[in-house]
Amino acid sequence: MQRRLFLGATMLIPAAGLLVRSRRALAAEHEIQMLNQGPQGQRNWFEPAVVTAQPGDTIRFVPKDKGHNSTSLVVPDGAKEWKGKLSEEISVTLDVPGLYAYKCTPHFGLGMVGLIAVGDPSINLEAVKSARYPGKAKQVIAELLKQVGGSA
Ligand SMILES: [Cu+2]
Repeated sequence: MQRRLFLGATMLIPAAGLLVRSRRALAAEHEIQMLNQGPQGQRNWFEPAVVTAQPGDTIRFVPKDKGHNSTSLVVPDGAKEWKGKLSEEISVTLDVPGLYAYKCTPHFGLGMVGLIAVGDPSINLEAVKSARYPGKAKQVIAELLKQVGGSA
């Protein structure tokens, strides 16, 4: 009886380890560049401005041009906020499904905003839509929302 239990446990441990490893192997990293000019000539831009990711994926914000940052604006309930310094490269791992809106602090009113859809973006789509977007950010976020299937 004791021996059978022991055998059962030793078989379970490697199986659990395999599960953890395969989950980690599937997690992807997405790079978002912080730019003075976007590919369509946009001034002050995150590229790509819309990223589709899976829970557990990591987003790396890369300051290709100086003077920009990435700060979360709206995150799903229970998700961590982030706040990068100017010209700082930061990485965030997004474990909670939903839609993440973020901005560049000095260029928010000039339209430097971005969206990351993690799993199902509809979870908190309304919260992202109803946030306050100054100046040009209002028009940019409306365009980005269309790309994640939520017209503004
Ligand atoms: Cu900026």
